[in-house]
Amino acid sequence: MQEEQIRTVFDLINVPVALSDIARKVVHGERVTPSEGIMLFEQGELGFLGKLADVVRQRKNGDEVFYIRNFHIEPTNICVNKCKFCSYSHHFSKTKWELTVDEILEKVKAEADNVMELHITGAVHPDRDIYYYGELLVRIKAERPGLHVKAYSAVELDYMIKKSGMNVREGLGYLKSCGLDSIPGGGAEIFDETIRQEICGMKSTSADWLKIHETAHELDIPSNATMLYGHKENYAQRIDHLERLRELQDRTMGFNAFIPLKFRNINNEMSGIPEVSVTEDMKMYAVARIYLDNFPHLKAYWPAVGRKFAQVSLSFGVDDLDGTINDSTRIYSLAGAEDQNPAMTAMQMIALIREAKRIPVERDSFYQKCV
Ligand code: V47
Ligand code: SF4
Repeated sequence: MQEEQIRTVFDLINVPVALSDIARKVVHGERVTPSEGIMLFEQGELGFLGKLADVVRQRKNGDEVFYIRNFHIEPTNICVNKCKFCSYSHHFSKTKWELTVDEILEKVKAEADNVMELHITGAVHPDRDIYYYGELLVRIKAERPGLHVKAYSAVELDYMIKKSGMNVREGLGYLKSCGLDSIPGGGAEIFDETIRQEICGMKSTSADWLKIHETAHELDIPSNATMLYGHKENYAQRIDHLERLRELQDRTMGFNAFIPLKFRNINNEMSGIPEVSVTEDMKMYAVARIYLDNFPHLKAYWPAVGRKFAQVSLSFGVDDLDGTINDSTRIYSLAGAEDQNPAMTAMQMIALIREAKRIPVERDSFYQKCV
């Protein structure tokens, strides 16, 4: 069977020896080294990378593609930071908002009963503290006890926890006691310290991001991880990012999904940088799937890449299309994404997955199938 898989990968094209050695390793379930990861980016032809990523996807998730009924709430876009790629914060966006707890509660009440997950993330507001965010969780849980709340990126957490004088473990423990169920993957951007300094120097450091996720995992709070790619970083810096995530996951196994986030260039300080091609996007998905052998899921966040390319990504290692969203996020519509009102019904998600000849599976936040 394994030799058959190897032949399927090789039959496609004339693969250089170095790459066929990597392919053999991947098919046999062996780990790819950082230099091999860079080689995949530099020399791997798209069809070859897709086939190899498919081997890993098949092994982990078969033909199943997951989606969830979810919605987002973005409490504010007023931010202490000034990330150069950001089109969303009040520094660049023409709009400005800061929702009260009551206003957020109204949004929660307005959502349909069958929604499983609420994703809360936003800017780093100078005046909001951990008790505001704790109370928000308590009141959401009182209103909808069964709703899974995936909330606050590590950057928001870093700011509110430092402001409170608690340490990371105390801060996360407090929020968990208020109802925090898991943590989204935002704020990771690119871990390489030089590029991070250039594009978002005011933000929490890579070490802070990793420490918050590690501590969360120790407290049984699962999380996701992201990477912002397609701006100033090179392939070695992408692999360095994946390597730091893989190493942490080896120790904690607390990450559910990795989500590559393509840099979108409308209306921000980095608008002069052209967006990368779709070929580059699909290479990114494929190499991530191959490299992150200990991550159960690879997610394409369709409001960021567009639903058509999200569908194509299913042939490059992706097994998770996030969710229905219900037109509740502005991060990508403000940065130039095709979907200005991101919302898909479950029926539309199912149709999109079936058209790609995959099996749609509605999941909960822990990737358990909903029946
Ligand atoms: O950290 C901001 C990114 C992230 C731009 O965990 C941009 O399930 C591209 O993390 N171009 C926040 N990206 C969103 C996020 C997320 C999204 C969906 C699902 C999950 C999850 C997490 O958005 C930020 C930043 O990396 N971002 N501006 C931009 N112009
Ligand atoms: Fe603030 Fe987040 Fe935008 Fe950075 S990316 S400026 S932290 S809202």
